[in-house]
Amino acid sequence: MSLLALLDHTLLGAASRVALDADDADDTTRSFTFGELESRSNRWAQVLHARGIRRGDRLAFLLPNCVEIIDLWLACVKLGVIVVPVNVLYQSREIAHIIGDAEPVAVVTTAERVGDLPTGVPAWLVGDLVREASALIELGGRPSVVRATVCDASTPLALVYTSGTTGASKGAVLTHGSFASNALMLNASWGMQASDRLLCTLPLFHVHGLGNAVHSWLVSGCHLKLVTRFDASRAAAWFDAYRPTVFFGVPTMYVRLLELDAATAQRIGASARLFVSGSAPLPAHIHEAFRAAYGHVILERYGMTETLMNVSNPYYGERRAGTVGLPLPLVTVRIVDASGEDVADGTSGELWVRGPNVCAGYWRRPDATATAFADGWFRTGDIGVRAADGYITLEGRRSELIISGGFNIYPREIEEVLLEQPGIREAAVVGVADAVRGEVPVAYLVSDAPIDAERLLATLRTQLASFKLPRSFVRVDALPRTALGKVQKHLLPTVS
Ligand code: MLC
Ligand code: AMP
Repeated sequence: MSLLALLDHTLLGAASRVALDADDADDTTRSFTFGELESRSNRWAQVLHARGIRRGDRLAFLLPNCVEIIDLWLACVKLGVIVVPVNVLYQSREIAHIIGDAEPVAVVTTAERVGDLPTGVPAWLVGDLVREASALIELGGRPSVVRATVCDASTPLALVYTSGTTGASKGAVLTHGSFASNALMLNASWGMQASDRLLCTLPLFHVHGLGNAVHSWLVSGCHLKLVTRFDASRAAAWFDAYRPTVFFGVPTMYVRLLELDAATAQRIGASARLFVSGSAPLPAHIHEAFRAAYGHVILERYGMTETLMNVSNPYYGERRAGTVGLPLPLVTVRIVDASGEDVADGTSGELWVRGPNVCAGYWRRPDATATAFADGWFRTGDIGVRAADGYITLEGRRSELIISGGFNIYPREIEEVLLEQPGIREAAVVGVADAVRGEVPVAYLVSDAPIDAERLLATLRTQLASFKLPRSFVRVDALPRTALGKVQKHLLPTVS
């Protein structure tokens, strides 16, 4: 399987078709045909090659959504380079971990973010790369550096960092085959076609935006509108001006869309054919409210950074609220008990998945990789149940992962930062329900002195992404522990 061969059908085969409207930070919109994206990425490949990047090297980006991420991505597909997306909300401490682990040749970023990078790693300013690429006179066709590289399904294409149980995130090694198979499955299952118009408000540093939106678009040859980030106050204007037929969002985006007035919702619904939700559970009442307001039954699907998409409600069949549907065409799902034996329908167990979409393991973490796989099956850590008619419902997670607005938070990482603060002796972070973001973190602290929440928050803000900041701090005399000393988070007092 060749991802590039798949993309060639649009980049070369539909070269004259308008492919993309990309918003810039200053709110101007630039349009590109597939042919222009093809030649831009060839120039980027030449520029990166001239700067010494070779097959198997890592190249990170720390950028808000912009067309240059597409240029960089396609250039890396052609060169066999491994892309390392970095969350733009991360602070230097979080960035340093990823850069230290992935050891990229450079980080492509903007001048404002250079100060957030660890010393020693070159920062390549996106503006410089754009200028160098523009200066190249394309010789026609693909440059020789591209032709020299043959990538197959097993060639690594991206290290996407995802929180580990240790608190430090691990790089899931996603291959050309992961992205190609994911796009083929989604497009076949969701009826993506060249006439579609896809609005992408998702960040491109996560697989929901990068794997699903970008590749559904490139493989189907449809039209994409890419905005710098989701902004509820601008959503109505985007929908009205662009009239997307397809929208992919996290549940928080649907909660926000439900704040729009009834006439706007009806208008948006009238020109759309499909709304997809994923990355976190979609509450049943949001599913129902959206159907009433927009006239569409949201299609919920389930995926992970390590696997891209696994399970989806059907496009043509019943989209059952509260379930994630049926395994996607190239994915096999088992639901197993603690000893790895299949459970009967109607019985809860851990979801194990297998398919060409699944990552090759964790970057330089053979132990974590060995733990994550069992006989070729990826152990998702998600608990679910299969109904007699095959529909799968997710019921929870084996780990303490908190998902807020579709962003993952590992309590351990916040606890570690809290324990570094003077006077804090013990810390336990848990997720509490939140109507907009799904869950938000709350910190329970055993401290020598009363907690100055504002000061503590200001300190944390310099070290952690904004979505990881505890919503509140609760001072307790002691953390409830088992006889063996393990914190029993379910026994902590509830906060509203
Ligand atoms: C959020 N913020 C951003 C941002 N997204 N800042 C810059 N770029 C972005 N892309 C910041 C805001 O500045 C603000 O920070 C805070 O987050 C909340 O923003 P908000 O405007 O109040 O947004 P809200 O309406 O709450 O919506 C949040 C959101 C965001 C939905 C836009 O949570 C989001 O983009 N989520 C998508 C996450 C995602 O793509 N997950 C996929 C993971 S892959 P401050 O400092 O002012 O508080 C995966 C696999 C799978 O899970 O199955 O898909
Ligand atoms: P990430 O590590 O960011 O890729 O997050 C993956 C996790 O998000 C999965 O393991 C699930 O726990 C969760 N997830 C993704 N999609 C859904 C969904 N539709 N419903 C519930 N949880 C989901």
